[in-house]
Amino acid sequence: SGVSVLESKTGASFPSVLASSHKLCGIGLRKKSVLGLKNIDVYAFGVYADDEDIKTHLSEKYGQFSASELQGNKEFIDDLMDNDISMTVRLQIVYGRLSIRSVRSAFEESVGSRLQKFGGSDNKELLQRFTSQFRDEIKIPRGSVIHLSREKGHVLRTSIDGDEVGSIKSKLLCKSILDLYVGEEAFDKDAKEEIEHNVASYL
Ligand code: DAO
Ligand code: DAO
Ligand code: DAO
Repeated sequence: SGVSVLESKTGASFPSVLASSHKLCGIGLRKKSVLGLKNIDVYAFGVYADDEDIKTHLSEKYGQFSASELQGNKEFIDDLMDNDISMTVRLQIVYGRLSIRSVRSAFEESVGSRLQKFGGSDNKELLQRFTSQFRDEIKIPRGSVIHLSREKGHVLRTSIDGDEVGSIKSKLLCKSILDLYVGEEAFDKDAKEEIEHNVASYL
C-alpha cells in the first residue's frame, strides 16, 4: 500500500490500489479543445478494475492469450465493458475554472454520443433530465477528485471528494462512461493501450 503513480504532464497522483481490490490499469489525460483554438487539460484520470472480477468473467475466454496478443482486440474490450466487472474511473481535476455549466454540456456531448451509439434510440431527454441534477452550487475546483464507479449489477455511483452525489442502475450508462476511456474513440489512446495491456495481465 501507499504506492502511487504520477501522471507525467500534470503531476496528478493515482494510488495503485483503490478501496480493497481495485487495481490501477492505466492513467491518462482528458483534453478539450475550446473554439478550435486551444487545447486545455481538463482532468487526469486513472482506470481501475477488480482483478478477481476480471478472472471470473474473462479468463475462460481469453486466459490462453498473452497480453500482447490481446492488444487491440475489440471483442476483449467489448467484453470488459459488457460484463459485470467492478471498475472505477478516478478523475482528478486540473483545469481551474470548471463551471457546472461546462461539465453539463461536455457530459451531454461525450456521454450523450455513447448513449446514442449503444442505446440506439433517443436518450436526449433522459440525459438532460439527468444532467439537470448537476446543481449549479456544486464546485469542482482544481484538485477535486471524482470517482465514477461501476458496482455489481451495473450500478454507477458518483462521488466528489468522497461525498456521494448519486447512483443510478443502468448497464447502458456504465458502458457509455467506460467507452470514453477504453472504447474505440477513447480520449487518450496511449492510456487505452496501457489499460488493455494491464487488464490482460490480470487474467
Ligand atoms: O471554460 O468553457 C470553458 C472550457 C471548459 C471545458 C470543460 C470541459 C469539461 C469536461 C468535463 C469535465 C467532467 C468532470
Ligand atoms: O469527460 O466528457 C467527459 C465526461 C466525463 C464524465 C464526468 C462525470 C462528472 C459527473 C460529476 C457531476 C458533478 C455535478
Ligand atoms: O439501463 O439500459 C438501460 C436503459 C436506461 C437508459 C438510461 C439512459 C441514461 C439516461 C441519462 C443518464 C445520464 C447519467
